[in-house]
Amino acid sequence: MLTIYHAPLTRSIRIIWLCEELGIDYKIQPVDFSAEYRSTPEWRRMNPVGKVPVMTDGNLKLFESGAMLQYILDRYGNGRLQPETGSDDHGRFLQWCWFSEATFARPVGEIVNHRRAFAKGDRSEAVIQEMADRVQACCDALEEEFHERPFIVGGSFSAADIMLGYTLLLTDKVTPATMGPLLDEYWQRLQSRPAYTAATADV
Ligand SMILES: N[C@@H](CCC(=O)N[C@@H](CS)C(=O)NCC(=O)O)C(=O)O
Repeated sequence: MLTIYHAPLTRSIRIIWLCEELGIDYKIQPVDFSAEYRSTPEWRRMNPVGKVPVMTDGNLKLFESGAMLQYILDRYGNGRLQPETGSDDHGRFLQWCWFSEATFARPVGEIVNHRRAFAKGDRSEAVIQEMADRVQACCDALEEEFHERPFIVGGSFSAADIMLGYTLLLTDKVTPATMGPLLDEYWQRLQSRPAYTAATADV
């Protein structure tokens, strides 16, 4: 049984959402998201940099959400929610999964981290603005993608939409980025999925 170490509004949502879409059993283990707990030796043994999420499956322990998602697809997905490996669409699928975390979620997360690490008077608005500009550039780039297709890869929903959907959720909560009309419609489309609702019940 998969165990997902989860805290509200964190990237564990991606893994719960994926399991819900695939109808895979999982167990949720709530994690105390306080900085104090995340820096304890107990949690550092689970995640060496003190972040959330973590997922276990038997003896396997993973601490990167994109790796968890790909592992579940490859091990339990039976070809669902990702294009055939080695196809052009699989290349696009990988690109959008990585974009969602490495390029898009990074500046959103840095805004969160900056606000968490510094008291109001000590924050650098210039740093926050620079990150917000990067977030906006991602939203603008995404707007261009939805002229001819309803999901980020091809005509149907895939796990790349889960990677991206979480980053849009975080963006919505954290920064005043402007989503264009097509990106906004896409975002509404993702939020109307029952699996999304189940995965975000505690947000
Ligand atoms: N690339 C990692 C990022 C993990 C991450 O940044 N998690 C956030 C919560 S969603 C966190 O633990 N932040 C606390 C911190 O960075 O101090 C992943 O996708 O799992």
